[in-house]
Amino acid sequence: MEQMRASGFPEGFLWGSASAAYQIEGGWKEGGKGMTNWDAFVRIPGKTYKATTGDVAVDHYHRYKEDIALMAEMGLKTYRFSVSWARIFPEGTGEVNEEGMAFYQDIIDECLKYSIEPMVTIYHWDLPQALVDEYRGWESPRIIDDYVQYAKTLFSRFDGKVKYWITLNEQNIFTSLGWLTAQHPPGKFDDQKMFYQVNHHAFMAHAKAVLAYRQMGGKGQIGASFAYTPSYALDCRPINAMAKANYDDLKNYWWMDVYAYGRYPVAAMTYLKKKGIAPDMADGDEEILRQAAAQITFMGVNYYQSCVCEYNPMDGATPYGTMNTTGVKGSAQELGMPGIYKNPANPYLLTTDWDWSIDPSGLQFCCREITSRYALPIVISENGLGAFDKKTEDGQIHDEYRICYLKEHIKALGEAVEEGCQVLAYCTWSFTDLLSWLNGYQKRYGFIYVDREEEEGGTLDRFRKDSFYWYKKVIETNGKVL
Ligand code: BGP
Repeated sequence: MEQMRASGFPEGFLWGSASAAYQIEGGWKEGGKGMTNWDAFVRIPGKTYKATTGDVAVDHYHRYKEDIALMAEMGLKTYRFSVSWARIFPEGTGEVNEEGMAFYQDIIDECLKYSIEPMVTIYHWDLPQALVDEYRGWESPRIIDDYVQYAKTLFSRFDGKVKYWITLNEQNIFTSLGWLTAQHPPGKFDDQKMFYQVNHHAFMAHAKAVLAYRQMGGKGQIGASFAYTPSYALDCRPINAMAKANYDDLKNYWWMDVYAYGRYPVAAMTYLKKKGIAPDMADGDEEILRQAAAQITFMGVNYYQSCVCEYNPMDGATPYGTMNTTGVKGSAQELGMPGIYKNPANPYLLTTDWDWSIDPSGLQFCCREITSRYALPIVISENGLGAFDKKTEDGQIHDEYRICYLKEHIKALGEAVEEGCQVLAYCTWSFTDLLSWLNGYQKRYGFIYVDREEEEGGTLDRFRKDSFYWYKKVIETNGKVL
């Protein structure tokens, strides 16, 4: 049922939706694109749900005009998408592949034609395989200059047209899954020393790109998108309050403090040094991180769920439990760091079929924390519900559960705005259905249903879900009708 309410959302608020190149484009061997780490990884047996790949994905590579026309019909104010590095530099460096560049220039022009603000993610996890072969990608500091060169190419080619830049998507996730749990490329397991080293390289790449953008005269908005899972202590036992403090230092502030202040949290760094797994830094790195921190203009937040923190004994939960990638409720295991914290289920919250807790207040909590701790504006760069959707015989999709999820999250975001948080944009994940990295195509997020299953062969036709019409109205009324 429609609800009319006062909305604190400011004029010009950017109602948006987000995607990532590997998850939507397909065309994996087209237009001169080079191979990526994900093109290789999905071919390793057992790595993705039912061996799904992004080879075809939802064919946005050929249907972007149709997709952007649908965004325009909905009234979207911003579209967040990522550029595939290997379309621009098939080998990671060298000559620009003009065909790849033209593809993104067309996307940007198409957005601007409809007054949709393009928001560009420079890196959303697909790395040119050539750089992995040459020096093991993020494991080498050589990636820093190559990333900066790639970013500078985008800054200069999209100059004047793109005003919102996201340097890295969820550095915390691609590094954790890549070097701790082996679920993302390069598939390393429990390599803690390298995990922190890779993160330091990623921070330096981000920081140098931010500084380069400003040196080139860039006046737009720039920041990184962080997968923020805010935490609540299980109860008021001091040992659980400390578990929360430790969790925040190691799992949240470790990234956000570097983006916003240019320094690592002290207690976490001290702990890593004692364990001998702190990253090696070059002279001058800390100064560069600090300078870049002064130049970012927002904190990007991808928010899906909150967590609970409880003290974890030495023989307790590890970070390596099974993840639910099938949509069979209850198949995820409790995670934690022995001797520090664990994340038990929150008995007060419902969960999705993939065992992600549903907590609209958590979004408000994120905004409040960022506002108090960093005094930065916020871009909600992802938020959404992965669910099983059913298309009826007459091509309708009644996804009232998605409407309900988004409605409650937008209400909570509105509260944060009314409390004084400066929120610039809200991007749902996602506009069309797309590939979920580890969960295949059955975990759907879009406003637009795409006719395909895990195996190739669907028509790839697009259908508007009920949530499409609902979000259209939210945008039209600037969040007053939810
Ligand atoms: C974020 C990623 C997105 C997207 C989303 C949903 O971590 O930035 O790329 O995939 O999560 O996650 P999933 O596909 O695992 O359900």
